[in-house]
Amino acid sequence: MNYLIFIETMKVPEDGTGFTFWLGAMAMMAASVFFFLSMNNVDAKWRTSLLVSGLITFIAAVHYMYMRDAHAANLNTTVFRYVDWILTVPLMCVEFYLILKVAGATKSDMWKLIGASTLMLVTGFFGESGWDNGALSPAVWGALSGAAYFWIAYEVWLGSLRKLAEAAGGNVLAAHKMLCWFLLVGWAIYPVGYMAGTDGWYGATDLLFGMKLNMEVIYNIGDAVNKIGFGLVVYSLAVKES
Ligand SMILES: *C/C=C(C)/C=C/C=C(C)/C=C/C1=C(C)CCCC1(C)C
Repeated sequence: MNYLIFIETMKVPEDGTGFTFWLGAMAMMAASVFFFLSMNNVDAKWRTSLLVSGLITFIAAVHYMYMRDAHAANLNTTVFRYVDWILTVPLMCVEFYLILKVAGATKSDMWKLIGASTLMLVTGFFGESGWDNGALSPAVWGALSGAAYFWIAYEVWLGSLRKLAEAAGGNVLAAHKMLCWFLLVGWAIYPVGYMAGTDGWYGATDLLFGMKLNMEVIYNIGDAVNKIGFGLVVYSLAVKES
């Protein structure tokens, strides 16, 4: 059965979306091997960062295989998608903390980011899955989720974490700047996907891009940028500092 679904997913011309799941699973697996093996080539203080990068892409690889099969069988991928995120996004917050720890970021900074990102994902899940039985519209859930997202971006870019990075200067400040761009541009890919996939937003996405966007493909692009792309940035920082 799984094998048939796999073959089904390979019908590239008919199912471009399915192909991005297949490609995503492979890319996440390859990235995990790369991050895990690279742990030997950096100073001890960077090993945890690479370990966390590898865990993020590994968890995603497993979920991509499930989503690939679910998509091929015409089943909903939302639960897999959000279980993946609820595990990997807090790990990304741990990653942010590890990078800024040298500048004096504390565990409480980390827990604040984890709390806000959990709120962002739980509200997004209700808007996308309809598990609230339509109590609130996807637009309202999306706005609540967006508020949590903006708080995170503010806190890192302009709030207390910026002050720490500025005081530290040098490579830490450069790493902080890059982290800000991932949060502001990389993470912003997801609300665009959400607007493309939930009722009440089509007008907005048409207006922005003049075409009908595909939620799954946008999410898959977002994951590649933020899980693999950010992991590679952490890798190059670790190599530079070792
Ligand atoms: C590896 C997975 C990552 C980095 C996932 C990040 C997800 C988001 C930043 C999602 C954000 C959303 C909004 C800001 C509003 C609409 C609902 C969401 C959950 C798609």
